Amino acid sequence: MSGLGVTSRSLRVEIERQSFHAQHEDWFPGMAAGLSAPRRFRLRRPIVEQLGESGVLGLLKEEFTMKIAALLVVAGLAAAANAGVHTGAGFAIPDGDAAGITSVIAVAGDTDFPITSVVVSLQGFAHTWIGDLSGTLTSPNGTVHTLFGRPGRVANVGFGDSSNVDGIYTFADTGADFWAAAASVADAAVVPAGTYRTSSEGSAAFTSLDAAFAGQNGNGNWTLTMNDRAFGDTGAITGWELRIIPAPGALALLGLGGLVAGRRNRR
Ligand SMILES: [Ca+2]
Repeated sequence: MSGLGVTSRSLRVEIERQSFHAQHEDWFPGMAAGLSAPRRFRLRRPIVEQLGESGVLGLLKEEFTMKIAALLVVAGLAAAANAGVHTGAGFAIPDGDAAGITSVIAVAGDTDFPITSVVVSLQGFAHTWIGDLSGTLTSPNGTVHTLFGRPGRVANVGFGDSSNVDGIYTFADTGADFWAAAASVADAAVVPAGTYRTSSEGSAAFTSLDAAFAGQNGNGNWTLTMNDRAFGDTGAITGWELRIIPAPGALALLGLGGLVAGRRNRR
């Protein structure tokens, strides 16, 4: 419990930097991804009054991810631990059906800010021919971004990559090449679960998940759509997770600009 303390004016947590975003370097000077250190956040009263403690914690958790979640659970704040991470239902993917299937996450409350980054995780994602499948994310304002589009089907010709998927596959701008990962394993072997960049149908070229939704407001219905456009091989997901990360301007309202002063490194 020593790592977390919350009052109306400050919040002290031990944070672990999950990934390196150059635009956030001033928040974590000299702190590489994977390192952890205690930090004190000065909360500005209007934000606390508007969002409540759980909302503030949710906002911070969206930026600092798993280490914060662990601390919140340790502190017995299980409800707050779930704030800001949005989960959607799974589904079986209809075989050979271009219309596909959708799952909607209704986001409200603690994400009323401009977006700077979006991360999507497909949980329990299993299928025996990844080249059959496309997946898209649609934001509340109607922007559609392809997460992956029939990997291995170059220029939209052929059956695509014959690899399987089985596990948690996360799509983010900091990930690896999904098409290359699929190509690197044998026919019917499993593409390693992990974090991958997004790409459109017909090409392995990376696209930007963050750029697609940057500046939009997170509130509203987010839709995951998946379709399987070749008969024979089938699959499903057991659920999905949407992580929306606010623009630096939103976190600046929490006083993060001054968080470095007065910190103590107890390690
Ligand atoms: Ca199929």
